[in-house]
Amino acid sequence: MAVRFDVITLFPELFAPFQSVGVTRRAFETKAVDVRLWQLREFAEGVYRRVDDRPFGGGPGMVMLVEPLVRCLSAIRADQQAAAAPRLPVVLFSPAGKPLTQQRVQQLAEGPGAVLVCGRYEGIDQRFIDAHVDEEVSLGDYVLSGGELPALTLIDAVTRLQPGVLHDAASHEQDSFSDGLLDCPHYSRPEVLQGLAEGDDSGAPGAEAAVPPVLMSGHHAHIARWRREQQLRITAQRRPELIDAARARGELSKQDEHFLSQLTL
Ligand code: 4FM
Repeated sequence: MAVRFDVITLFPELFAPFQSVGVTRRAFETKAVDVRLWQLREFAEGVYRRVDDRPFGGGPGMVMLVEPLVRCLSAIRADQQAAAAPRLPVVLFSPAGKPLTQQRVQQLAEGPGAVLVCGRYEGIDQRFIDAHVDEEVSLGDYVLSGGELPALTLIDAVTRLQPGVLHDAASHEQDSFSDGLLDCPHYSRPEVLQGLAEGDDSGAPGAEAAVPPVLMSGHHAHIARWRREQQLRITAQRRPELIDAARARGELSKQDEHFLSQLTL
């Protein structure tokens, strides 16, 4: 069964590019991912269809009202039931959430999906969160103006893992994080790049930039070892905590440890 995302948002138009460009467009066309957008304002009442109000206790900004959110979620539950879909977990995007990881993305990619709540304004009435949100997820330690970009990020990360979405089934096995390490560098044609030295505007020919010779050797075991060592080097330099975590999981071989021990950082 395809992964289903029900997205609660005040700005469904922000999701249009997902359906019109790139690999996510193909996934949408082939129904590998089923994204349903729910305009929260349609579940607000009164002439003004208010979805926000001032915070009790005072202070700046507005709070998203609990009642439109509950009515919207009820409509989603009814729709899921009518489609014989399972009851999907409710995810809220917030800087207070647990950091999103490739591991969680892989779990979500196995289905059945989630209800994604995109907040706006200063916050959501806590009573909605307490009663209905199963999981708060953060994209990082910075503040956005709403949850739509995090929702698009999650949908994108899950979509590219669906069977048949990437051209090459193996191409996400070597992604950064898939084995807990950062990705190795990649090279393609031309084999020798005639360029200018960096920062040099003189027009004089600069150093040639060649492809690492091992990649031209045709020796698959040597290439695999070189790539592994590049992953280890880059990860040790940029994200040393990922090396410690891989070691704790028992995923570093003796050969890996020897390579790391002779690295001068
Ligand atoms: C969240 C705005 C809730 C309004 C936000 C409400 C964020 C992050 C983020 C902004 N989400 N990772 N960082 N959201 O900044 O996930 Cl009500």
